[in-house]
Amino acid sequence: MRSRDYDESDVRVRPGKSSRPRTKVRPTHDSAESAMVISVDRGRWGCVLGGDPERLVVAMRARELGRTPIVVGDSVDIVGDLSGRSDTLARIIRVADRTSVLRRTADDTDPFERIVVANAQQLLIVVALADPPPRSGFVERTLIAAYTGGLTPVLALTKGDLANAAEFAQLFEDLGLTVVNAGIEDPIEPINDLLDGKVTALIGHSGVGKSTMVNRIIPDAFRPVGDVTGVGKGRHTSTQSVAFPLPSGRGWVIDTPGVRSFGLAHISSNDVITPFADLADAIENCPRGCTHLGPPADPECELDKLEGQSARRVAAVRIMLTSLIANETY
Ligand SMILES: Nc1nc2c(ncn2[C@@H]2O[C@H](COP(=O)(O)OP(=O)(O)O)[C@@H](O)[C@H]2O)c(=O)[nH]1
Ligand SMILES: [Mg+2]
Ligand SMILES: [Zn+2]
Repeated sequence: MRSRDYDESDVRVRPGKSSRPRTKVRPTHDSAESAMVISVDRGRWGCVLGGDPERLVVAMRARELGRTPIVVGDSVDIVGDLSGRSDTLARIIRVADRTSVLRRTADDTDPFERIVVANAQQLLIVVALADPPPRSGFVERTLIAAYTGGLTPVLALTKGDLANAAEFAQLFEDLGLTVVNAGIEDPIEPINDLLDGKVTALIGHSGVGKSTMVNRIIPDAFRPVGDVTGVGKGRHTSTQSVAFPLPSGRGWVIDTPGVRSFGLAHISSNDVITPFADLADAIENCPRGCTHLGPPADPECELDKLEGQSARRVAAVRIMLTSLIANETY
């Protein structure tokens, strides 16, 4: 879907002045260039023209966009001074339709949803096998956010030198997830291969080794390691996502802020099942109001008629559903 060409007169409405003849030549936006948003800071958006990391401009949001959210990963059109010189400020005049959204609510009772990252193809969920111990509930909830937002989830396991990966990885195998070992003693090449040519969002609890991993992938990123200054107080913790270009120039990694909660108030049980084609077909025939958890809650759930790999997927998806319904935050 492509929005029609923009003109300021389309959106700026000045009550009471509408009858005034428009004689002035208004600026056109023929010179607009497309860019990708790579950072957000207090009403200023860092944008790279044509997705080229070397062509960075800082932009504000054009007044006519009102409070339209503009997030890291967004594809935008910008006008004005595009030289990128310091002290210049361009304007974002249009935000393209998003191909994916990683969104969350502050917690399950807060219906206000925030988009954390736009247009990422994959979500790399970073989990430590020990110190801190893995919490599968967090993984399940981020998986739900990925599947329902149109991102392909990948599980990256760190600290394999401290604990065995097999048991934890098994939990997620039946979903068909790609699982990669990503600790300091693991080779970095398999991760680089996964990232090549893609925009990948990264998420993980504080202390799991996310910054350590980013610094191995992108030495220029200089992510602070072992940074606990903000824990508890919220001070000094980054609250926004930020995108880093891969050294190859083919793709981006978007580091997301440390999440203390990953609310999913905007997600329903059916939303979780729909991404899995075999399961989505089956629930068409479920009784009204079926929560798809199976007996005893749902003795007639159609998911219980599936066999083989589909049945194993049902079990795995039901773990996600249980997490969703438990209304917990992690
Ligand atoms: N043993 C071990 N320690 C790790 C590994 N990866 C990171 N760490 C350590 O874990 C701590 C937290 O790492 P950091 O990258 O800051 O985690 P972040 O909060 O997720 O960004 C640091 O002391 C790292 O040196 C790993 O694979 N094994
Ligand atoms: Mg960090
Ligand atoms: Zn059902």
